[in-house]
Amino acid sequence: MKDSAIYTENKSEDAYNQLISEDDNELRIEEHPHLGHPDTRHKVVNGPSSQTYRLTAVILGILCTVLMSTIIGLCISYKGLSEKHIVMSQNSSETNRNLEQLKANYDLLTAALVKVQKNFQEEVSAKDSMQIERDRERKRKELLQTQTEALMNEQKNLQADITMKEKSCSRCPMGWVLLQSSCYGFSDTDQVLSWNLGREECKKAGADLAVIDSQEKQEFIQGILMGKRRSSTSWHLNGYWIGLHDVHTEGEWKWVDGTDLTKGFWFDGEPNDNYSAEDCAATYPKETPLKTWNDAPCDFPLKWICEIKLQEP
Ligand code: 2F8
Ligand code: CA
Repeated sequence: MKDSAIYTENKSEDAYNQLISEDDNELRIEEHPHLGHPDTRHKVVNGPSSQTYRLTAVILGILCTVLMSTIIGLCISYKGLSEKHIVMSQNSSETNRNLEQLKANYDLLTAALVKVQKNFQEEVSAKDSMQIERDRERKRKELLQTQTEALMNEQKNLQADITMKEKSCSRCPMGWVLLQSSCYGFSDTDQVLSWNLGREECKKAGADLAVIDSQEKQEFIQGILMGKRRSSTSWHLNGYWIGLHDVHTEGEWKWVDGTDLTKGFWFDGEPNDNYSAEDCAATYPKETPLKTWNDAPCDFPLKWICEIKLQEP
């Protein structure tokens, strides 16, 4: 009742109150006429607005609390993150150190690998050199073996020659060699003649060109020729006429004693009657003792072999 009377007394104050309480959420100030000084006549009235303030204050308090909690939480999180960051930084430093170490190790290993590769290459080169040297030695050994065999053959031939000469001393002319019942004479090393002139020379010595009609004779004569061989001259200049020809009929080879050829000791591909001009046979010093004959032009200058057939005692 009292409050409402005051309200009606002064409408202008209403308006004033209206001004300062434009909504329900603001303070409402009322003037009390009996309360002394006009400045002290205003009093704060608790109404619905006060509650709102309190609510607001509570909410603000809560908000402040939430805000504080959030800030504290954020601080804690930040601290945690900072620690994590520090740990991660430390880890990163550790990782960097490890990486540096790994790089250093990698460089060391690369250097070691390069060294190993270099050593390997050197080993391979050394092995190759040894291989080359070994091949060279092998070839040298083979050459020495070949030379030794050749020397042994020569020695054998010389020995055979000496034996023949000793045996034939009493039955053959000087310098001739005996085989079975024949003496064989070889022309001087430097003298060469046609087939006919060579035969003439044999006849002058009571002989004829040699008839080589057995493997034994062939091998015997071949052994002697190998002892006389001159390797520097071309093979076809180093031949010896023998008593065989096909002068009368091409391809019909006859010995000077009138017998037909039954077994020849021709080179491969011979006789070939080269240029249709080769009708006389010669034998040559060759490594293949059963393939030493060739047909050549009868007027070609060659050495010759004579034969004296001894009378059987
Ligand atoms: O190639 C075989 C051939 O060699 C020489 O002629 C290039 C011989 N000639 C002489 O001995 C004169 C051929 O008789 C022989 O067939
Ligand atoms: Ca020929």
